[in-house]
Amino acid sequence: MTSASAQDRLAAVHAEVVRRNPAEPEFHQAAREVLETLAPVLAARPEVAEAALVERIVEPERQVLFRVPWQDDRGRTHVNRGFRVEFNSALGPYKGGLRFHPTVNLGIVKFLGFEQIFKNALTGLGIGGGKGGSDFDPHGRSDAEVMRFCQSFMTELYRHIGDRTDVPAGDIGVGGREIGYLFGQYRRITNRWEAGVLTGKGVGWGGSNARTEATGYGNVLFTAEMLRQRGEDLEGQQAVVSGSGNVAIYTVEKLHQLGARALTVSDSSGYVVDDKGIDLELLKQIKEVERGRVEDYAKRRGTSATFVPGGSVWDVPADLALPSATQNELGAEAARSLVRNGVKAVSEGANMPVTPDAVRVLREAGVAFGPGKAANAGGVAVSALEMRQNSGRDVWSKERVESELATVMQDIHHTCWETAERYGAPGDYVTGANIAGFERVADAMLAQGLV
Ligand code: NDP
Ligand code: 2IT
Repeated sequence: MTSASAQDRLAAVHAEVVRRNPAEPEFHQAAREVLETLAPVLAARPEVAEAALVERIVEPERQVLFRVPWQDDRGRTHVNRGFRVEFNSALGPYKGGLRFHPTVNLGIVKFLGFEQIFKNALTGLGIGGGKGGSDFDPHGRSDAEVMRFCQSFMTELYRHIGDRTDVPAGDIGVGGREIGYLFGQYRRITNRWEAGVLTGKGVGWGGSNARTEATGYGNVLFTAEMLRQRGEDLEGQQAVVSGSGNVAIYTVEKLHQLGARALTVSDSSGYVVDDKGIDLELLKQIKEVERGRVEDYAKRRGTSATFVPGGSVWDVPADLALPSATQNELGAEAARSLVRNGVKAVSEGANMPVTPDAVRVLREAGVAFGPGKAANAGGVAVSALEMRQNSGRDVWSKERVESELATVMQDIHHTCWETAERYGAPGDYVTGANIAGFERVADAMLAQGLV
């Protein structure tokens, strides 16, 4: 197939994705971003086109939608919607997080599940791709309300998951507390101690050391690899970080461990800039213990910190930018502002936080750009290590898990770099990640026939 006809075919696949999945712009965006890099693979490998692998990979294997009724503390009834999209199981059980956020809908879950296929393939571990969640908003809810919601959610979800079938974990709005409640209900309904059915469990009852830290740590390690490729390191670099949840907190922690300085964190109400660098203990106290807001951080930190309501955290001058909140949070205008201020590298802790226009601005300015499916794969990689520990009834030390995480992130960086070079796009981590992830899944699908 010529390169031009490969591009036509991929454009037709994308048009079909849009037709079949109306009103799902985030899924269309995620699919386009992958499809527009695959032409060289189709051109070089006729069997990929003959087996319709691209046409098959954009269609989820199974999609589950369900009602989640629950009662709040005042006895009022609420009805939310639950989702689990089981996208691709060629490499292993479906694997991916659950997101609880009012903006969750089928298109959001599909975009996340689609990204997850390639991300999980890049880890080199045996995990397929899936994602789920609900439009439930945990903000301001009591522990008892969150527990009742999780129990109702699992009362339907349990029949679709299992340690060899589909293994959910956390994402936005789902952390250790929620995984605990979900696991408890699964255990009660099934009467099985099936540790590997969920990851992100407490370290005392089947969880892995360093899973909590893994996504943020992994993104900083990936950033360090990108800098090394340019003859630099993290020492003394200043970073802007968005978000103030799981990924952001452990991004700040690893930046500080490696001699860099995180200047900012944010939430949906605004951002904090702290000239002395973010005080990690205060941040953890406010976000992990008190479930408070970044504005509280600024109030308690003293004169070095300022809270900026609304506003764009990307206007703060820095060497590095690590978006770690949500999709499409860094657009073209923000990218131009980062470039004006001399940013060297942008690496996605969140899933799809940088818009396609912004990626173009960064690329044209020669900024190193780490796409989420490579840069934030450390979380799901340690989830796969948690599954491995569970199946062996084993517990690994934090040192061992961290050392394996470092190896995985170096390997992913190397794979992306080498693949981009091989396919004529040197230095382009987006192309490298998409093609390397796609080829691993495609080879497994080819070997397993038309299923
Ligand atoms: P958390 O729920 O722990 O934190 C989310 C943070 O992002 C909060 O500070 C939240 O602020 C902010 N945020 C969420 N939605 C929005 C929004 N629409 N606008 C502005 N701010 C927002 O989630 P995580 O840290 O786990 O996840 C962050 C990102 O990282 C997501 O994109 C997720 O998909 C991705 N990711 C997570 C992994 C994990 O292991 N947890 C692994 C790989 C990727 P507020 O409280 O105000 O809503
Ligand atoms: O986006 C992600 O990779 C996650 N939310 C983590 C998934 C997992 O199964 O650990």
